Amino acid sequence: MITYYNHLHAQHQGKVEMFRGALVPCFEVPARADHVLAELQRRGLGTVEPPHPFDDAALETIHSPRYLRFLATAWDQWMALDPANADKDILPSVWPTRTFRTDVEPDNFAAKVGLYSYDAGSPFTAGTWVAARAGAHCALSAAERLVRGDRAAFALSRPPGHHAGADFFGGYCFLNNAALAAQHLRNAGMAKVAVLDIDYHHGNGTQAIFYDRPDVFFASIHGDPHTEYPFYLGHADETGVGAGQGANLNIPLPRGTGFARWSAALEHSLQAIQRFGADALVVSLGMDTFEGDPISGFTLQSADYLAVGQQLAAAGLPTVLVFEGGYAVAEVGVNAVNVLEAFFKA
Ligand code: OKP
Ligand code: ZN
Repeated sequence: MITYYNHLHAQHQGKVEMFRGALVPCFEVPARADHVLAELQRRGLGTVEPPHPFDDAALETIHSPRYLRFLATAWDQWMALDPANADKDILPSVWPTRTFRTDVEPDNFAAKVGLYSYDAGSPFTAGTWVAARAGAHCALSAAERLVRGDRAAFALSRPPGHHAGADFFGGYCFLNNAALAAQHLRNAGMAKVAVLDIDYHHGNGTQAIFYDRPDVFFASIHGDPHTEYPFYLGHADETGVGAGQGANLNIPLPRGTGFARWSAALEHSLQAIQRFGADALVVSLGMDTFEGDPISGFTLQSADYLAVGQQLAAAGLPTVLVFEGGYAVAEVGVNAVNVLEAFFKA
């Protein structure tokens, strides 16, 4: 197995996120990816390479041109406001909710940040664009390996991607790596692709991107949005729209859910993907289902991730694995690599 490692990931290093009226240290830290890389190397699992280059047109297969222009220039716009901004993160504070217009891009920078985001938990820093773009290239590179006939490839990148929509960031995510991988497989001639999101949080960005599409099936197992982030999407009655009707499957589960019930949901999702007739699978591999995760509510144990890898492998599909969440930093390497190692020994 090849791992495409985002060698620029540490350039995205947020300082603070808004939480209960205070700015608290970010959970989504560079050490997360470092631990996964170290554990991969410790177990000698496959090879590790930096991503291949892609031009920005590759990102336009999923993201809108005006959003990409914003991401590429946001830091310069921020610095133009005040040189003292250099050591501050960009955090949105105003959003166009219902009844406001989103078709007119405002000139005011704070208003632009709000137009292209949906929460105050996702700091944009000096290196965010560079890091997120290289992360997207990891996902595209991994997808290209499948096109060339590999059984599987791993995109080890941060920031994560599954909350990012066609034209918004949020939930620590800026570019939707899993969606880019899925679209790359479609463009290379695979007729049907499935995205399976096993991060604790619903992949609202990925769902929204493919919601009206019959060619990309989206399945997600996640904390019930009645109580869990991202709150406003991820319910079981969201089954797709128009031509995409029936190609979206959400399995929300209550806080406290353990491996027995969770893995039954995984089996159910994989069966739905088989019935859909997917030619390839993209897994949004979030490790925040772990009992020790500081911001999540399921109770999976480290050893359970070996079984997860076996279950994923048993689907028998060419598979891109894309690293998403997982904030128990000390354990995230062992947990993620348990999935990968079991996948490859299956
Ligand atoms: C990103 B991914 C924590 C509040 C939650 C957003 C969580 C984003 C999770 N204080 N903030 O799905 O792992
Ligand atoms: Zn998550």
